Amino acid sequence: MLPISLLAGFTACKPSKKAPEEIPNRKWWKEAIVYQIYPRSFKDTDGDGIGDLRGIIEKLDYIKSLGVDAVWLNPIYASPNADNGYDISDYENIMEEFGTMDDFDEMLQGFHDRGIKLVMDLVVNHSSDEHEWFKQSRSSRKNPYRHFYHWWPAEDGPPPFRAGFFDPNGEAWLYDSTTQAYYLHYFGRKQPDLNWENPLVRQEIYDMMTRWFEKGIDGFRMDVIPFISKDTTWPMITAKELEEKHNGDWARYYASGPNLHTYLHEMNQKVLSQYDVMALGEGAGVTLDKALDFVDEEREELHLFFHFDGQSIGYSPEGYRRLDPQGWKLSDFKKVYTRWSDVFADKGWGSIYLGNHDQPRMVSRWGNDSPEFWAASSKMLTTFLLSMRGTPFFYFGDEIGMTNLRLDHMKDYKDIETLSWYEQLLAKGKDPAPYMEDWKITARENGRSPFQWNSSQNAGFTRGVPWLKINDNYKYINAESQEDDPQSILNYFRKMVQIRKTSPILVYGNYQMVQPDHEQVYAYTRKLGDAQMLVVLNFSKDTVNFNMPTNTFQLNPVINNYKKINFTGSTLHLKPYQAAIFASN
Ligand code: ISL
Repeated sequence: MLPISLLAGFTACKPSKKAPEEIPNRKWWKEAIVYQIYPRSFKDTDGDGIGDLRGIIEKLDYIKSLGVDAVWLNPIYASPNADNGYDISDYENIMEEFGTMDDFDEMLQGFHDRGIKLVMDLVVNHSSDEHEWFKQSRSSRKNPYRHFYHWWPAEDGPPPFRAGFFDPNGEAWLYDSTTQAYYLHYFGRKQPDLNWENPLVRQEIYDMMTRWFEKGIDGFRMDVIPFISKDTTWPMITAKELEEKHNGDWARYYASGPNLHTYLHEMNQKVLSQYDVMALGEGAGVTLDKALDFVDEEREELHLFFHFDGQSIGYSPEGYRRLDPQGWKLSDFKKVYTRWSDVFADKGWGSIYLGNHDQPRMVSRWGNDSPEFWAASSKMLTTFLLSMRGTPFFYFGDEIGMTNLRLDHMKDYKDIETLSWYEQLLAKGKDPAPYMEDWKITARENGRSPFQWNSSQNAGFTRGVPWLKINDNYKYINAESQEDDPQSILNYFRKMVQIRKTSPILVYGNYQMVQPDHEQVYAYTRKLGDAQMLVVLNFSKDTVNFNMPTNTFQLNPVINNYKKINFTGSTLHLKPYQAAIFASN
């Protein structure tokens, strides 16, 4: 977070003009840099090939050395791991493979002792089918927990079609013979949707959240939270209506439930408003025009928001994470990130990310992971993430430039999404080969390979058999080899973190894109009071010229991912993937 003293000091470099003394509506979760840890792949200490909490405890000083303010931890609750923890069988116990509640308490204390906040994952659109609630609900139509989930009695005929994202038939209703009824699962068959229309469900969830906050956690990232409210009149949604009203996207329909914002406001009033915590919504299915409905402070719902418009750039409309053969255009990228910055310019607050456990590695997807451009483009993307407006979420491993796994064989894939899509394609009589070619770049496994600590066996991640293949490049891409190299991606990340933490302008400053039509350079200013910073990012492997907008800026950059910066007059000659930030005079 920004030390108060520096608010007046203003920026890491020589302050040019005074910033306003008072910045309104300051919040820790606006100023924090968040590091996302996928615990399954972070560090294994008991040799089962799966990361665990003691592994995180062992690496607390490494995490501290990054300079980040908070950690978002993917689910660590008891789970049969049908969807790697996004199928929770006990919200208040730790997954066996990850350790114990005592380990959790020690880890939480370890974070807090180092001034790092802990944000956990809240997965309450659905539970695991092995949760006690579902076991009860499934057992009898008269069970008190029956209406904790959505059931359709078979005698009422087939239920109206709903898409099941991780279902091998692509369907979200599954017949269960125990009570001759269908249950709803937007995701996997082992992930039945909770019935938020039932006030008893909501109260159980609010009580659970409260108990976690009383334990001292600092927030929740709320998994597919826009999906929680269902239209229980169960209308038939025709393909035409889905196309016309929801752009043919079931996620958009799922995010339009009738009571969604009633529930989010209730959650805020009953729980979130009682604590100084982060409430981050994963905005699956939410369009730009709906964003402020979630995070406008006056609505008292959530605080900030993940959008998906950036992640879908360059994908084919067919879905299945197929790539558009035309590739992606920087102009589209700039439009999307500008729109999602501008929407929160005056109200609410945004976030920014390029990688996470559902996405490919950012340097492979948005940079260039060839040996020639890997380091420069990693640093350029880091500069983007840490200089944009909105809370930055930085995915573990991106600080050392980890790259896509590029799996060649279906037997190496482990993820329910990839595996269910493979089944769906076969069921449709489609040849999966072209999809698998794209999945080498786009599948979720790409971002889930174990962290590469060093060049020893299994990259120092485990002494056992890793749960997922380790990238063969761990011999030369690993934290240890970068630790003492001042030019490394790791140390560039640390430097950029310090610049953001000491520059309120990069947190609160207004964002304005410059030269929007430039197809290789993404440039923008950040303004706070009289002071400005200019961020210039070459997203291409070409050397390109960029005309500095005016002589407002000091030509000696605040940070630069190359050793030198090359000007002719006010024309900047940007090297491939060069990134630089300039402060105003
Ligand atoms: O990223 C996605 C959209 O293209 C999907 O892979 C993802 O399923 C969707 O964003 C929702 O993600 C969240 O909920 C899922 C879980 O598998 C993801 O890991 C989680 O981030 C179901 O809980």
